[in-house]
Amino acid sequence: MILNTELEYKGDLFPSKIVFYKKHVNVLYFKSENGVVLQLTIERDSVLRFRYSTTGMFEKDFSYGVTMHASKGYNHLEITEDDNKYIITTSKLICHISKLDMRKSIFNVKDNTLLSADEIGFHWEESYEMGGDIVKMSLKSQQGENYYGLGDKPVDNNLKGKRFQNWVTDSFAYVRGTDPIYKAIPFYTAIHNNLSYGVFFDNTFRTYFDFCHERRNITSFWAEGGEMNYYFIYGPEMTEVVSNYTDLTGRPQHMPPLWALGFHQCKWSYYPESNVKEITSKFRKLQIPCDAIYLDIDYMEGFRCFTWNREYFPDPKRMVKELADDGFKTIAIIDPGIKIDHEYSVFKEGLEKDYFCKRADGPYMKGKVWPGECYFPDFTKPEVREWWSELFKELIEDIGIAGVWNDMNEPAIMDVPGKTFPDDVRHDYDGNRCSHRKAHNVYGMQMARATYHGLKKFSYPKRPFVITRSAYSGTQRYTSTWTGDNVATWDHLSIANLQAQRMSMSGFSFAGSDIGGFAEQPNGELFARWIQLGVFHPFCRVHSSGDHGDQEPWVFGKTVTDIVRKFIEIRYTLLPYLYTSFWRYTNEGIPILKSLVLFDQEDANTHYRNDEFIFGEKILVCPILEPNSKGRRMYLPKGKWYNFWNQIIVEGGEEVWVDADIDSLPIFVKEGAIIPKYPIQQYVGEKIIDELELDVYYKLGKESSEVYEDSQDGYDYKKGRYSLRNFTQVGKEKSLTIRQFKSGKFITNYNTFKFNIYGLPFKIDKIVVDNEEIDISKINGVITFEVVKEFRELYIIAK
Ligand code: MIG
Repeated sequence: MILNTELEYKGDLFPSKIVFYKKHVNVLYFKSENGVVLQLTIERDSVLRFRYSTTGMFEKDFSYGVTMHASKGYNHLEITEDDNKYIITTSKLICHISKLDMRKSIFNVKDNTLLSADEIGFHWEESYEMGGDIVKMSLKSQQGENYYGLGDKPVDNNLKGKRFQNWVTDSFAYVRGTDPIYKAIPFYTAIHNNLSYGVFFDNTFRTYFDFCHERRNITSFWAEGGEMNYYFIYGPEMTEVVSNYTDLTGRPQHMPPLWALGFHQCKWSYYPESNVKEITSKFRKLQIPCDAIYLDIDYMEGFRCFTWNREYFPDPKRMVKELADDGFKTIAIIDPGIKIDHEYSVFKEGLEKDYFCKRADGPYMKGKVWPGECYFPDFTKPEVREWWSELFKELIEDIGIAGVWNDMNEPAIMDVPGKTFPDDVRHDYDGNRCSHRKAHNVYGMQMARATYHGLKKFSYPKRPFVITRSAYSGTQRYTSTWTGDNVATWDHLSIANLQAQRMSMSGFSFAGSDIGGFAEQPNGELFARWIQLGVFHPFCRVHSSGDHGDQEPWVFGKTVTDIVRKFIEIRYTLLPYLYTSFWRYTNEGIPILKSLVLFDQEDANTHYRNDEFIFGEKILVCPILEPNSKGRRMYLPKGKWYNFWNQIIVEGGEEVWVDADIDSLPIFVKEGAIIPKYPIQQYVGEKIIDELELDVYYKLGKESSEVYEDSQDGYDYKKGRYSLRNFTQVGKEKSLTIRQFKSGKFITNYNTFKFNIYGLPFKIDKIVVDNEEIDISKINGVITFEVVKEFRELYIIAK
């Protein structure tokens, strides 16, 4: 019973008039008469940070989300004031702060367009239950404003009209609209008037976002504790907003090993060893490319992490080696729960060193998971993370496991109402002691981080590979992710498409779904359609719970097997293209998947599109989401597009019907694109690449494309040993010129390019490569010819 009614009746509180202002380099402080302090930091010309304190005291400035490598600095900063307001001007933004009530509005410097304005702005409620404040922010929604982002929410791309919360949750068999699920990414982007900005609310408590749901013209966000602490991130392009957000929260610390972009096969569970081998040999026998095989929890001894069930896997090192010889990387699951077992070394050590989480009054946090009753390492403590990372030594260095899969790290607890720790569990939070209310959303992230550091150490000189289920903003620095326990239904195929796009526009591109569905079993048609989508997701893995039948590519009959093979082969031929997109993502933060709104925000038709997306830079994909389809209607963004299957040119800017029977899928290539291709391999590294194919799609006008390559693993590329080719094609009515500019010190194995030229509107008279004519007598029909890889300029001239 709450007796403190005085506090209860206080309701919402607001800053009053500003009575004090002070500037310290790029940090401004505004204090209100009733003691509220707004700390405004000019992080960059396009990034402003707003932080509010209701007590005059700020918490220690600490964030798991923001990386220490975030760019800082600005070109211009000017602060003026008039009777009513303070005016802060950078080279990109103008921010007004009202002297009367601390409300703010932000304008674009270029043309003074209002980007964002406080409605009530900052306000708060004292939390009579927990202490501290419930901190709130409300903004006016601008005319025609739309909203996107927020991580893994299983809903349509456009978030307008909806309300969400962030509290990472184990959500077996979630459905469209289930909220929250596995991830907490409190970052959204908004667009109006062809201008895009983002909001990153860096608060790890349970947070809420309301996009014109409660009130038609108001967007608000709030948290159950902590500070109102958010970043306003300007574009004006949505791509720039996302890229600025990953500049702040980080990008993958390095490229993934190329094999990790191959196809992965998983199931709960493959065991014993003979079953694993049966699966891997079948891939080779049927010639379906595959790079990775997974071991789910049953490989362990009684689900004890870092142990092996010797009955199922008598000699893991030998098995892993044999799999590796056959081109398979072995990936093993590791959960956070450590079995209470005084004979078990990991448990004993954790106990001795005091590494497990405790309840408020001192007892250990005890919870039931797969191993039975467990204790849980406090991954928010640096020393614990260090210990955890060391535990991987044997698994990685000795046994040869190539990647680790972190599951149940929300943390998920069985048979309790909240499905996780109670609120009173204590965490170190890197020296900022707190309860689970604050640490919950980052627990999984810190586990994945510790895992990543272990793998990085023990995989050296190879690159580590980690996959996590739970994540907070910034987790993309350490690991890839999947969308959790989905279901084998057609609606889930559509949800997978939305989630992969949304993760990409939320700064976390390395994501994919359990292809085919985790729970229940797909029929062959659904499986085929899911593979067709899945091969265009940055992370591509079939996974299923296994108790509903098999889910390998060959279990649905020959027709489906052939379709699956064909699409996985397409992925493998496109590996250099995907790898190049990955390189752009890790370097510039450009999302690998681009929802149409992100690809062309100026075209308002894209603001409500869900199905179509751009894979990488130039390939448009639209999954088939219904049974018995012979094709579908889809929107083609403006510009000209080549049908991938027959090279027929279609003009975009409208909805069109596209044929796509069960063995096909609507795929289009942007005109002007140059798409690099490798030969089909059964696994990365199977073949020495002795020629790079370049598919050139003629365009009247100019377009450039990049091809990034390196040694596909290891860190040499960081020392300049990479190969980056920039191709510019200039198409005219009677000629086509392709120029190459190459940088980086990596020397590729191949010596020649094989050009395939599509859509040339004229008959060829001659082809000149660096001033020398090449023999074209053999060219007829498809225009295909070889050119040395060092060429600078290629010139095709009309008759
Ligand atoms: O309670 O390890 O999402 O991918 O196969 C289920 C068994 C635990 C949930 C994961 C799923 C995994 C399964 N895990």
